[in-house]
Amino acid sequence: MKSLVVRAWLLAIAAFPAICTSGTKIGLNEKEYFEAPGFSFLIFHNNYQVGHQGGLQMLQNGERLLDSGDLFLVPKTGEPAAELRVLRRVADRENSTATVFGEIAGGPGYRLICRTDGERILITLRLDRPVDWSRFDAAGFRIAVYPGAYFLKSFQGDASVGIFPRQYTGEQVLLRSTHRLLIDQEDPLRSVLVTRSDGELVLTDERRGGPEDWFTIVAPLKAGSADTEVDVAITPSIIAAWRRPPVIGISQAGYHPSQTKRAVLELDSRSAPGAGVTLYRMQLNGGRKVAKSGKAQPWGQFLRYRYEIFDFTDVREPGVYVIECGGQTAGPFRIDAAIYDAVWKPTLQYFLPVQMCHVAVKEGNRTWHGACHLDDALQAPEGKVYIDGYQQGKRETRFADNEHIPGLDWGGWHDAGDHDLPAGSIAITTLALALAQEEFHPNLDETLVNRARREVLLHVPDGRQDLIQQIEYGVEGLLASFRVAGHIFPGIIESNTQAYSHLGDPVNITDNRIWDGRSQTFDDRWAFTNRNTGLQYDTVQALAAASRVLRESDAALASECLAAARKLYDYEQERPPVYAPSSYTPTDSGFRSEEIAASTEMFVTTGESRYRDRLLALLPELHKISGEQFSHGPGWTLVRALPRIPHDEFQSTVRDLAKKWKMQAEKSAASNPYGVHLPPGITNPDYRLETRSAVDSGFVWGPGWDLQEDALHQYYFHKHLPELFDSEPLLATVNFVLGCHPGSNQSYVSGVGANSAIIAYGFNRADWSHIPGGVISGASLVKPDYMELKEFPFLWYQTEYVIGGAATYIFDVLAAHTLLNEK
Ligand SMILES: [Ca+2]
Ligand SMILES: [Ca+2]
Ligand SMILES: [Ca+2]
Repeated sequence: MKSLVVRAWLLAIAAFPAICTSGTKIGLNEKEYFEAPGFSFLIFHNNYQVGHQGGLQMLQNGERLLDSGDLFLVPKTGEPAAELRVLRRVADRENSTATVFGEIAGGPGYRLICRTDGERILITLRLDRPVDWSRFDAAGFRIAVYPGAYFLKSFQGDASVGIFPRQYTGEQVLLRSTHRLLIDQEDPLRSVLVTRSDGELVLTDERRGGPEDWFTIVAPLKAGSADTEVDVAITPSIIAAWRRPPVIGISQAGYHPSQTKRAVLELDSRSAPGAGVTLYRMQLNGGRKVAKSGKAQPWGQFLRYRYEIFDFTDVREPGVYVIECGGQTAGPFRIDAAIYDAVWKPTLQYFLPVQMCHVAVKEGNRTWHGACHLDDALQAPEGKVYIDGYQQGKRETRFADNEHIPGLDWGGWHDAGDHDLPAGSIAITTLALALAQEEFHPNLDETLVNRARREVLLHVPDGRQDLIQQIEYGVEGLLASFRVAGHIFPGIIESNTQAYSHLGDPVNITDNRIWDGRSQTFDDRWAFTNRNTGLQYDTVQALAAASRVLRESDAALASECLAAARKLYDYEQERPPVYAPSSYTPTDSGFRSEEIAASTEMFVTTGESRYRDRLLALLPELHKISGEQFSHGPGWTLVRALPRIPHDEFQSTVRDLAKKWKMQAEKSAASNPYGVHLPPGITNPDYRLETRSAVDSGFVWGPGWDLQEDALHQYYFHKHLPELFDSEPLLATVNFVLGCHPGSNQSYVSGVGANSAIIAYGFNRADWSHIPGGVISGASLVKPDYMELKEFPFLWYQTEYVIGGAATYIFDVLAAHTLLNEK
């Protein structure tokens, strides 16, 4: 959020020295991190360094600037990489010392001893034994510098100075200094001084291999020496007067006149209660009128900030509004009964077509990507344990290792910022799209799909409903493996890691010619082909739902969907369940969750008693589950069968579980100021207690997609059990996704809302760009208490798009539109 206050305030303190001291002493707090006003230094509260989120981390004046501070070891050519294991953290608050104990796997131990003198963080890296220089070229202490904050900012050392380059220049070493390294002196909020008395400091640019890497500050051990210790001091820029500007959490799209409207203010914990808020309605004559003004109501503390609510539900007049608080402005946004008319369309007009594999996608003069992966795919070799979660066990198809499997070159979407085709994701996406079609019948024809030319043209109507065409493309992706092998393959992915990490047009990933003697290049993708019972049932559910909505547009495809669903269902009924591990495939829920959902969906689709009988036989499985398992699992499917199965035990089982879930749901909604069902990883205080006493390598993604899926479930709970469930959690989730969430007020939907994620982790991320309508997972938790959404296109746990998140977003927005306009 751009801040008027910060800019004005920066002018006021421009004359300050970068480093202030009075009333700003650093101490070690009860959460076992170092803290001073506006400053936090985390000690392995996170350990996801592959994503630059863990190790020693420094937050300064509202921003995470340094990360992944740890021992580093550069192996000699041919030597294996050293695996570091962090074992525990010991905090000694009396002496303001936190020590992390780690080990080099199969080798000696090491310690990172972090202390403070009140003004600096003093880090000692101590190895139990000298480095084995026969194995390593370099070793020492290293900490990464967040590039997004420092592009074109200064750095200064003893002998030289420079400017952080925007792009990689060919020079990996930016600076060598013997004692001092001062970065970004010109910006007091981001200025940091690093010092070392006993050796060299090196500033490097690690982006030689691609733009996603960071700058680093390195304090190397002298190569070949018997040294075992490195001491580094970090002097942050602590400014007692600094206050984090308020975040005005609103839906960037706006509000329906009749809905609850709450601006959720995220405030510095030291700010005075009762923030003044003014809501303005813009006037055609050029002025603006106060629509509502007053003090916000305290909500309380959540994670690191204090929250207040400004409720303007009573403002109903249609128009364009802006809202102001503490020098911040949010908007413009609309209040209008048609507010949700258009906000789902970019996702169907752009994002889903752009994710389509095996076709060229064009928009006017622009080619989004060429017709890619036309050589799909080879049978993955038996026993292959692979990247991105894919695994091939025993071969279950008639195809030999690396033999081409025909028919896999049509259908399916690239799941995310990578290009694999995971059936699990394709199934849930197809299901959510089919349900959206069935419930809401949106009307949109802006896209042409031409199979013969393998061409998709945006903004060119072809007389066919776009949502139907996307459902068909999902169905084709699922049916492809069924047609050739009789079961569903978990997925297809690039057969080497360089191809997997490709940035740019995916048409260039393979040569698009089958590796069968005609093409000599082994670059075709692998299909991972083991049967997984949960995936089979998930696909049954998706195909059954699709068969209902495709009947009008393509009766033959609809019949094939239903026939395939029946066969897959029977196949699983006749065999013991198998949960072969692979990417995006279910693990055993312990209560036949997918089988229950599939039986219900087949009954809802066909009305045949055999599916109902199987469902009733499975009822005892439901007696042992929690309300959360019910809601996250088959509950929303089961409630749709309530009107059609007047069976006492079925009715009481489902209704009792729904009541259990309602109690948990209410607690969950009350656990945070946004009224949404945030996952326990973020809200559960026990979880946070746990991280206080142990080094935690668990990792939390932004929760947006989980919430969207939950909102789809809540729609059906509300629809079928309105006496228990209202529509507020669904509407709150739509607002959350559109900007009313912690960390920032950016809409998670690219191109939707005045402030949205227009730099994101799509396949065009290297261009710092976005795909309109793509939906990111959003602000993620930097444990223990900091929600963050960085404007950096390479943090997949915050800004990646997935197809499932696109489908549930379309569903949720159409649901909100329908519910609010029914009232
Ligand atoms: Ca993937
Ligand atoms: Ca169309
Ligand atoms: Ca090829």
